[in-house]
Parts: sequence; structure tokens; C-alpha cells
Amino acid sequence: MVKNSKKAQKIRQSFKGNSKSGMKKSSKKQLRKKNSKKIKTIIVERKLSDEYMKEKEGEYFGKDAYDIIVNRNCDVYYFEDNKKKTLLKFRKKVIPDKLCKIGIECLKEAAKKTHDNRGAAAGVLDETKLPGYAKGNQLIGVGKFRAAAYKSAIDGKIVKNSLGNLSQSNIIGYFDKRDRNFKDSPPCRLTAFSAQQVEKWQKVIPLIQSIDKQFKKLIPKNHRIQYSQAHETDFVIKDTAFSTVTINYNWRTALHKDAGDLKEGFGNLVVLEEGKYNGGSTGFPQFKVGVDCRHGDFLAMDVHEWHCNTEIIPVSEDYTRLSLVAYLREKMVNCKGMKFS
Ligand SMILES: O=C(O)CCC(=O)C(=O)O
Ligand SMILES: [Fe+2]
Repeated sequence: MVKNSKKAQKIRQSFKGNSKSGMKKSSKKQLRKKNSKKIKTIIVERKLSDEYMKEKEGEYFGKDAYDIIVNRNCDVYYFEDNKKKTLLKFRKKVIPDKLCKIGIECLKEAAKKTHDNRGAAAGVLDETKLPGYAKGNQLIGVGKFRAAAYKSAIDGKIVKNSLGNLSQSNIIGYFDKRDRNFKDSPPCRLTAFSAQQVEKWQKVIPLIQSIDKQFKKLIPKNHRIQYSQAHETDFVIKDTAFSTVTINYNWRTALHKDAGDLKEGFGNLVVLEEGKYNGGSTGFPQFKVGVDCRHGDFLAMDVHEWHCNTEIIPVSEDYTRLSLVAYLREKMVNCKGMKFS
């Protein structure tokens, strides 16, 4: 009988080894667990020209602009000049929940504060989105998403002040520019949040260290370069490779590349959530790939490639999408030897 023959035994064994349906429930579970940790590799290509992308700077891209919006662990690469380049690495739920909660608690209000300096990311200039002080005044040197100055309607004076649409985007940590409101402001300094809300700033540092840990693990080469440059000065967040963290509240970015950060560095994005919303995926439309980065997830991304967000669609009445981008400001190195106290 086939049942007891050696051949049948062999068949049964190979069935056990290769087929999921031949497995016991517990080993099926183990496999699922293993697979969920598995890192998917995706190879992408530049599908749209650089000229086209430049033309679209400051404009929004919907989810139909992407072939894929990933929501599981993956590494995304492309080949250029015979080299394999990393576009992004994405890891689900790697930031401890306790630190995420502290992040929301300490940073939500600060991120809500509007600023006019996010350039293309804040979208094409729109009269209704301009800062109050510029409304009703004649703008000078008007570009697609920035004006160079404005003429005061009260006294006719020209105020040189680069401005764009308001956005709920702020920075914490250190900054490598003087404060335009203070004559004697030093070239490198603490940001307003870190200088004025010391307790919250201190509480949030373990979260920033946790972001750094992921950065080091996933993109070690760039981390090494960025870390050593960051530690050339005192303007560095503890033992991390970061000088600064951008915090965005429920804000959809338009097509942009980040500026002011170290070219050899990498962008490190974490999202913290409250309530429910859909969308808000972070995408690279030139490569037609996006990422649905959610609460506690970590996304290492090449912020020097064009990126933007899909629309954020509220589900619950109140919701929070707080995104944190940790990086090193490149001019910080010019403040070698300077003390910030
Ligand atoms: O919130 C995001 O997903 C992206 C944020 C971003 O690109 C930025 O702040 O420069
Ligand atoms: Fe960005």
C-alpha cells in the first residue's frame, strides 16, 4: 500500500516542509509572525522627468499619482549611475508607545503654531493663506510660492521678509540662523520652543533618541557621517545625529525637496496620531511610490528627492497627525567653538 511505503513517507515529509496547509496551527502562526517582520525589497525607477517635477514644485499630488502606497516593512531602492541608491526604508511600530504619547503631549500645541517659511511645501501662494501681517499689503518679488518682501500699506515702507503661505509647521532643537526679531541674535541658537518650554523639551529627548536609534540601524553610513558632523558643535541634541526636528500638525505638504539639512544626511520621519483619519501618506511621485506612515512607524527617507503628502481625510471629529522630521542643519558646523548658554 502506498500509505506505508517509503515513497509515501517522503511525499508526506516534503508536504510538511513546503506547504502551509500541511502545517499545524501553531507553526502557521509562527510563520505569519516571521513574515510580518520580513523586509520587502522594492526596486523603483524615476518615472517622471526632472523638468516635469520642477514645474510641479509647490503643487499637490493625490493618491492616484502612485503605483504603490506601502504599509508594511520595506526597503525601496533605485539604480542610478550604476549604483544602488536607497530612496527609503520603512519600519512599522518601532517607536515605543510610551514615547509616542509623550511626543503628542509635549509637541502638539507647539506644532500648531503657524509659520510662513516652509516655501514650496506650503503650496502655491494663496491670498487666503498668507500671514496676517502681509495681507492687504503689496507683495514684492512674487514667485510661485514665495514673495521676497512687501510694501507696508500703512507707511509705504518696504519690508524685506521672505514669506509664503502659513503652515502648521514649527521647529524644535537648534537653528542655524539669527532671529530676525533680535538685533544681537547669535548665528546658531536654541529654537523658541526649546528655550522657552524647557520641561517639555527635556521630556521629548528620549523620543528623539529613539528616532536616532532607528536611523543608525537602518542607514548606518549616512548616520556615521551625520553624527560626526553634528558633534563638531555644541548645537546637537544629546547623543543623536540631529540638531533639529521639524514638527508638523495635520499639515499636508505640497511637492518639495527639503533644504537647509546636511546633503550627506538622511531624513527621519515619525508620525504620532490621535483619533482617526485616512490618507496623509508621504510620497515620492517621481518614483510613483508612497508610504502610509502611521502611529509609531519610522520612515528613513531621502528628503533631497521630490516628496509631498496625499490629502488628509478626517474620520473622527478630532484627529491628530503629528509628523516629526529629525535632521542636521548644515550651517550648524559654522558655529564650531561657539557656546549656546
Ligand atoms: O509629514 C510628512 O509626511 C512629510 C513632512 C515633510 O516632508 C517636511 O516637513 O518637510
Ligand atoms: Fe519634506
